Amino acid sequence: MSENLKRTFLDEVSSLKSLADAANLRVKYLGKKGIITAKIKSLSSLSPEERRVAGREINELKQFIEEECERKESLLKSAELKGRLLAEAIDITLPGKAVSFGHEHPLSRTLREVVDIFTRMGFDVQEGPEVELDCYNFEALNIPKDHPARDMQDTFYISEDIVLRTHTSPVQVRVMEKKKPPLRFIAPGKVYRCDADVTHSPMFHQVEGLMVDKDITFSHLKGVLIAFIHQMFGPDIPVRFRPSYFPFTEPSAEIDMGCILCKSAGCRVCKGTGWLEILGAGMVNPKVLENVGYDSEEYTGFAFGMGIERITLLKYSIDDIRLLFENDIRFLRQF
Ligand code: FA5
Repeated sequence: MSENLKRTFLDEVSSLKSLADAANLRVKYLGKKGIITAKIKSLSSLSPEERRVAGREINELKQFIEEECERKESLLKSAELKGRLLAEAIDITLPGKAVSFGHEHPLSRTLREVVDIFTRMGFDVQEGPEVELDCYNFEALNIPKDHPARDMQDTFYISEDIVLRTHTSPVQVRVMEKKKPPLRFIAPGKVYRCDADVTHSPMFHQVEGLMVDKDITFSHLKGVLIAFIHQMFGPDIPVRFRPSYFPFTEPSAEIDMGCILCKSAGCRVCKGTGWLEILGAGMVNPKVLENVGYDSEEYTGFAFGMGIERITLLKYSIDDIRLLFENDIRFLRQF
């Protein structure tokens, strides 16, 4: 009888496929309600003589089953380990994952280049508040109450007397109030206008420039701005000064440079003219100098203001200002 049992057990052991099956088989034979356990319990119904013979037999079988179970389990364990090691193998010859580096935003790069060029020409850098008093943004710059630039459609009003600055020109007034000439500085920063299309954004960046001293003339203004454009866009770019109007400069000019896309031949971007407007400038209006307590007979100065977005669009031939603010990584990776 125990030979039959042994054979059945050996058949079952040899067909085991996993450690879980092995555990089940162990329970089936050696568990509390297992075949061997039941046999041991049934020994008590035998006579002492029979019990001695059957007892030895069943104990030998039990030991055999235990040893076989252990042997099979350790075989299955090493087979499973081997399988896992093969499946989870790491190919150390594969190249590592590349670390991607960020870089400067194109607007920050333009701003840095503009600041670098002017600081090399001896200009220092000043700052002013973005939430500005009406009197600095307009009044002190000779922009009267009924000037169209003060229209609700152009200016974000915080209250009747407080605005989001519409240009960096109020920094001219704030610095002149605190310092006596000679002055030579630029003022970069954010400005705000109620304006949005492919070339206009409600928030954009300007760089203001101001130089005040005795005997400053329009020639100084021309020299500084031509030097700037040549360093920024290349030494062969033609530059022209076109008469214009700003309430805080007199005379005023708008400065154009030859279209860099068509080399002044005329294209869609320059609307066939061969010229692109790049900044506004002029001689500081004597009224502005008097407003800050400077003697306009003794001192003269020039000022200029440029849009950083406009320069960036021109420099990289971008046709929509909104691309600069959308933070689309596919766009930014091109720089
Ligand atoms: C001014 O803001 C004057 N303060 C500039 C100035 C300073 C003139 C000192 C004389 C002396 P204007 O409104 O033209 O000027 O704006 C200057 C530049 O800002 C424009 O040439 C343009 O490049 C840019 N700009 C104006 N509006 C927007 C806008 N909504 N989005 C992006 N750029 C703009």
